[in-house]
Amino acid sequence: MWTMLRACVCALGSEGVRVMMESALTARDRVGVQDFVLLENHTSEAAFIENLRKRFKENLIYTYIGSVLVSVNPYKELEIYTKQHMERYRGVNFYEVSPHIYAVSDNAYRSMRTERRDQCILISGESGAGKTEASKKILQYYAVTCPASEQVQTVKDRLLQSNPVLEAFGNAKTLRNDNSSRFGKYMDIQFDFRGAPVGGHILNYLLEKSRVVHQNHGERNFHIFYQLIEGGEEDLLRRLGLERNTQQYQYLVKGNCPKVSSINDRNDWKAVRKALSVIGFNDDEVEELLNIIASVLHLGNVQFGAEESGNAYITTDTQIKYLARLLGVEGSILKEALTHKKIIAKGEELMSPLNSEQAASARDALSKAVYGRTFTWLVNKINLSLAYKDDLYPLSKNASVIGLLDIYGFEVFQQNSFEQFCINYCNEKLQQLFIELTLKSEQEEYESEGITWEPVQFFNNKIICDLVEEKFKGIISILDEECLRPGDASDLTFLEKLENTVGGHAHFVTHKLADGKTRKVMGREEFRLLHYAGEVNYNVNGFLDKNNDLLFRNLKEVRALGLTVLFCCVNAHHTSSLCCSSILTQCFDREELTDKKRPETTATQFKNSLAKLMEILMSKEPSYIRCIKPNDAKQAGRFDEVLIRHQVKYLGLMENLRVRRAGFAYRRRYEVFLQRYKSLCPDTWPNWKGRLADGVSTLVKHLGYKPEEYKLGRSKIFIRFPKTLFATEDALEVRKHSLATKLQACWRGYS
Ligand code: AD9
Ligand code: MG
Repeated sequence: MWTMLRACVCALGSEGVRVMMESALTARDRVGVQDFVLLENHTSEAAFIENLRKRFKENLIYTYIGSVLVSVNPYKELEIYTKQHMERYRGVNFYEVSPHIYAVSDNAYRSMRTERRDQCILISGESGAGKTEASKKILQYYAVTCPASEQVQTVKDRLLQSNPVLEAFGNAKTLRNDNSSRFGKYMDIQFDFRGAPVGGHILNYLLEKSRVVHQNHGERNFHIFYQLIEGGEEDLLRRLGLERNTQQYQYLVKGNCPKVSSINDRNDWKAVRKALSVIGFNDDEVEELLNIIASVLHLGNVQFGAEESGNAYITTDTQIKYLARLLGVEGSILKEALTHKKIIAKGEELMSPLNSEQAASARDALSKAVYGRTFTWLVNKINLSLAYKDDLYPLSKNASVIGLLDIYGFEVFQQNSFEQFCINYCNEKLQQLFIELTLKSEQEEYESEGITWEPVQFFNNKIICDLVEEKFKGIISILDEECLRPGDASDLTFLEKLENTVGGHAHFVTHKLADGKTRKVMGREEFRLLHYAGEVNYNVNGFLDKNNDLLFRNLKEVRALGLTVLFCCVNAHHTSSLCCSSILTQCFDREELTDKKRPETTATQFKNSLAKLMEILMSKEPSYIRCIKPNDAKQAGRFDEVLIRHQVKYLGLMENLRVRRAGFAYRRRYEVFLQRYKSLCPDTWPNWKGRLADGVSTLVKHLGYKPEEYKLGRSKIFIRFPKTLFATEDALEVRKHSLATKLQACWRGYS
């Protein structure tokens, strides 16, 4: 009897146990429903948010919309990520336990194993909503629960340790998040035929390089700079020519935020050093990497004065001395490179002087390029370390993959620029993928179950994706065209061209009205896109420059500078034992720089990498995690309804729920349904001996289901309305309650 009771309790999970203590109805009132599809009023946003609120107050941060997991950042450590929790979710059916990120992780893992289908878990949400934490929890789950051997353990360690390294170089303190990822990340975890993680691969997207040279008030540069200065050993700092004072460095003072209470740079430094060695960086490589980080800081401190002629000269020789040593570059060449641009006149190369403003922007462009390229190098290096290496079991034969996508969510600020344009375009693409895959899988499920397909009406955002990415006519094409055009091309001429080309598009708006008048609420430098999730105004200021990405577009001065550094490096490499940065030599590929072909613009590169990402994701079975940030103050327990409503909208959750509810609110495999409710019918209790479908049919008839309330497919029951299921759940609670009471009486009698 006790075993039976324990089985009941296990099946219910912790949330369920609590529910058992009260009547089912009161519990639902207090903790809400654990799947939004079970909301009585599923079209009401207010009911949706109220359900989130109830659960959040009870520390129930996870809720489903069908198989989509909605997660609200608790901003406090909850005791729900222990090894015992992992065990509780391991191999257990998704719906038999309370909603959890481990349930999603386990479900993806089991689908991968049993159906031999690659999986991906897409995590989205705005900055600070908990995406990166979610991806780390998933990785930890696999690291703990998947089979291990010595070799596998090394891979697990490397997978886990890639996080602190990438976070050190790619994350920063922003106003929204003390540990904000400033790049998008897609990580494949590769599993062998035993289900053990044996390799991995990371793709990175659009690092926010501008942060290297500028930070807004209250924000910081990338963590690694502070970690190195705060935590670096004395002799290391001496070698790098650095002082232990972040405020000495121009690139670290812009945000006036040297310390962050939630961050311990010194400890993080130790963790990063350890992680680098676990991943397999040798001492020389680490030293070189740090040389580059220090070089960027020194570059930031290079100052320019103006000669009478207006030409720039360098006023800070010490920095040049350090830079020359760290990069293995001759000081005089570096000085010339920083104050001149290379031009080609009548087929001849000439060095033409820059004024001090131009020299400063060339310096900053070089710093951004050096940092950005080094970050990509770092990712490639981690990939080499994660690559599957066992010749005994060639991976290609039996490998399966789970991909984790931790990428920026929709962004709408007071001022939106090129970065928000790229990020929101990325979200349009992901939404399109979501629609295609969700509807496709709904349709496939109905078909495979032999149930008539009921078409779902939805807004297809392909029209917006096309507006942005179409060849020749799309916004990116028009932007590229302006970037190429010599002469008077500017951000405003780009806007004008947009008006002329896509002005009539249903999702595009500017201040110009069709009748020639102006729309007063919009600035003259703005265009508005009507995204699937809402309207966003973009200010075109800086679009051309950012798309050009100075170093690699034809803004010659910086390009020439890159070449000079490269050639200096190459020369030094050949002529002396003082090895210059081989990392930089790899980053600034000589052929690329001397290539006459027009390099791709930032937007086009991003568009192409997104297209590849969509291909990758399309080939996998997706799971979704939608993260919500409960307040802007990063405080535990605070549920800011306005902020949350905004996110529910931008994450498209109501649309998500509508699609999911369009046909049947609830569906379960026969064996799962029967196992859960068989005690409610004398014919199916304690065990049903016949065909599962017949058992379910007998059970629901006994429960009084009306024919229009459900359908029986090949392997699943489909229930149309939540109230039908609630009635069954309530009956189950009553039965368990009476069972528990009887057991207690029995126990009292026994003792
Ligand atoms: V950004 O787009 O990279 O700026 P994320 O990645 O969405 O953002 P992140 O995962 O970094 O947000 O979470 C922000 C902070 O919220 C973390 O540093 C934690 O302090 C906090 N957080 C997030 N998720 C959890 C959680 N499940 N439990 C406890 C959490 N704290
Ligand atoms: Mg993040």
